Amino acid sequence: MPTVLRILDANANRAREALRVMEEAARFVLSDAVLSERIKRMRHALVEAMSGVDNLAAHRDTPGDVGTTITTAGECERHSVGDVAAAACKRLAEALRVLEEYGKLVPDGGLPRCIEQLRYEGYDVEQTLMRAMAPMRARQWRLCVLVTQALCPQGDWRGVVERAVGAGTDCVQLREKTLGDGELLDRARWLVGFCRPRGAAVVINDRPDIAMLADADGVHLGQTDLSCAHVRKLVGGQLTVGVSTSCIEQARRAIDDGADYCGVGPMFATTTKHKDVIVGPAYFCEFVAAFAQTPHLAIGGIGVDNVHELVDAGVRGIAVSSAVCAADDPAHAVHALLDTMATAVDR
Ligand code: TZP
Ligand code: MG
Repeated sequence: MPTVLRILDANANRAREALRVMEEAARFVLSDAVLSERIKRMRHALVEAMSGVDNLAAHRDTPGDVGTTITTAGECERHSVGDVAAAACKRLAEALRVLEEYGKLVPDGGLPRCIEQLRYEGYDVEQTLMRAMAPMRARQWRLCVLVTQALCPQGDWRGVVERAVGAGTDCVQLREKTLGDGELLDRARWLVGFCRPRGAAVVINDRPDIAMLADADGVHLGQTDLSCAHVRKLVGGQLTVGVSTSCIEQARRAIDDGADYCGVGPMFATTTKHKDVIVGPAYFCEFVAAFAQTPHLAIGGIGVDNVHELVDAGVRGIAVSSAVCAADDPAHAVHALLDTMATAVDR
């Protein structure tokens, strides 16, 4: 029994701490009184539930805990307050599951039922918190390269990715409309294996299923793909979700539906994708005035010759396809785009 009590004590602390981290996010980051009170009540309910187990803290043995010195790289990696809150939600769910399972070994038997209720409430709070914090979770990428084999010289898409990422691309989007699913998944997995250790994110165009199976960072949706609200139902908070938008109404819907970032365009005429209307930098200005907190990627016909116009309009991230994929030297193209963006910002 002492071993079980030790597990219960450790996980009661873990769950309480996770709730505290979530509460601070609701209170100080979101200024959401209703949500912070709800989390506070959960914290108190947890303490109450654990008070039924006799003398729990007496079984604590931190110096004798072999786990205190084991850390993983993932534990140290947080990019934003949203990431911190997301990790706390996951920790809460795990700790509550442990309390529920090991709680079954404690005589009296009331504990698992109480904890189960808290665990369900935790899932709901996680969803509310993650929706509200979506804009704070996504990274503002600087350069996303959309990779399509047909645009790459000799079809060498791997070579393009290697050079583009080596030159500082921080996001690669796999955009293939005609590949079979097996091949698409293989490519997505190759990209994740190559890009992640080099600090570049991988986003899959159109396909949340492939993104999940490949453990990619995100999925990108067009206006005729599954809606962002539906994709959120499928993937929860596990993927960054981006949506292409060409007007403020589309952007508002995407953000209300839980999009983490918006594609904003087309900025200029492009041969990569047929577009009837070029919304141009004017739409970007509207977008940023309305949604300054939401990460963006300006897209459509962007190259070294016109990127300065976008930076002047306040663009912080761009997505390009042919400018890099079809370049004789993709690394040079990436350097030129990033340098122009940096120089334009300094002006
Ligand atoms: N959405 C709007 S324009 C576009 C997409 C996917 C294509 C961008 O390609 P390029 O070659 O950078 O203009
Ligand atoms: Mg699409």
